[in-house]
Amino acid sequence: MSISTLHDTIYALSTPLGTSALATLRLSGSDAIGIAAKCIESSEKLFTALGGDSFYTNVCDANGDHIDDVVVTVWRAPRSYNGEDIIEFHTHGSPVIMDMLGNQLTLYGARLAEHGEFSRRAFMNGKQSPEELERTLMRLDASSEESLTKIERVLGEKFDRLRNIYDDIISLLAQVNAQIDFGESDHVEITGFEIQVAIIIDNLENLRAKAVNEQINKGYYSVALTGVPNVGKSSLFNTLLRYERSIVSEIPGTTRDYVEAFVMLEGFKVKIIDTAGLRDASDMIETKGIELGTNIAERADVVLRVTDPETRATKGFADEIVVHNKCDVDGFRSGVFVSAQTAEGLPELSKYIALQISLIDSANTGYSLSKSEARIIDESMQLLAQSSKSTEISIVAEDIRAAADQIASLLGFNISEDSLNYIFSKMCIGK
Ligand SMILES: Nc1nc2c(ncn2[C@@H]2O[C@H](COP(=O)(O)OP(=O)(O)OP(=O)(O)O)[C@@H](O)[C@H]2O)c(=O)[nH]1
Ligand SMILES: [Mg+2]
Repeated sequence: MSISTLHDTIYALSTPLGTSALATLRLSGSDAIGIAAKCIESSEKLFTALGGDSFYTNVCDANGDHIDDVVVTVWRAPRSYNGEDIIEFHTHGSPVIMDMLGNQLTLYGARLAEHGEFSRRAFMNGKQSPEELERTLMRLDASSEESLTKIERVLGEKFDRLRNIYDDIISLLAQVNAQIDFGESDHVEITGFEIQVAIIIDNLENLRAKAVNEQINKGYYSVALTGVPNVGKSSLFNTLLRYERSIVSEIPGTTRDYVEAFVMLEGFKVKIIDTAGLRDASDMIETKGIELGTNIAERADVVLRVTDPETRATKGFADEIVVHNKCDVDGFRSGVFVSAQTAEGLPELSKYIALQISLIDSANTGYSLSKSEARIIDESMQLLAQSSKSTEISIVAEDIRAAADQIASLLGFNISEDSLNYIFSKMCIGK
């Protein structure tokens, strides 16, 4: 994203695309009011509205034909989410209306926002720091009620450490500058200089080491259903979802592709995946489906190996949970038993899955570092290590200042285009 595009007027849907009672589309930029005025009937109200004012009007197309009756909310720069003029269109939640409104806005000079562009502008206009941005990202990504409440602690862990490290580097820099201003030697003569540098490097290393893999923070947990054909994987999948999503039949090999659906399970956002029954298939398509399902199951956070009365002896791999289905048929009552048909044992199964997820979730207490953040930390460590090897005080000062600048960029004082692009590309279009 180039700097020049920052002056475009942009729009994006703020609510999920689909059919719903209401939807909100946001238009943001220096020409937001002018463009919106061309699309609505009561355009004069736009020009007199104060920040936060809303009014009822109609959106029309270029021929003056009615698209939808809407409520428009006006936010005026600089007192808006991102510091720009923002117009919110609260419409009826129809993808067709959204499409037509989007076309109108494009016609009059706006363009669809890129990922995270609203927040990027908030950042550029001094409305949000990297910490606030990350807080927004984490809220959007939260995979459980628990992870939502952990956000402040996790952010504090990262940014408090960074602030402390920054303070230490600045204190070191102040000592070096004092020697340059008042000292007599060109060589470093600061008490405990090397130890101070070593402590900062140590803290940076620690910050790096405690970061968790970003994959863990993907926003949900995946649960895969696996097992031989006909044990009732698809039936269990449908029962967990509480609607009929996957085809069920008494013919072995019914599921050929994998089927995914999201569900909230005991407070966790979970993606459940139904897979093709495992067998030596002669059919090429079924073989491919089994291969896909196996790969998915290998990457899932929790794997449920389903059995039925004929396959009760199935053990499953070490990290799999064996779920004995069709307990209504043989009265099996040991370990984790369910009946997808009568829903017996379903609450217990849900709790059991949630327990496994909470173990993963509680291990995921840390913050994550983006690649560019990790690179910046590495560079700061190198600069500091270099500074403690130099003897010339002016070179030492330069290295320490450069390291301070690097850490400052992580705190939002002077951030590079690269890291911005990385942060914002991770956000959804409407944010
Ligand atoms: N009695 C009883 N029948 C069940 C239960 N769960 C599934 N079935 C039946 O078992 C048969 C197979 O069910 P599916 O859900 O299609 O099995 P699957 O494991 O997905 O099979 P594939 O897709 O072929 O791998 C169907 O006739 C279901 O009605 C259960 O809990 N009790
Ligand atoms: Mg199936």
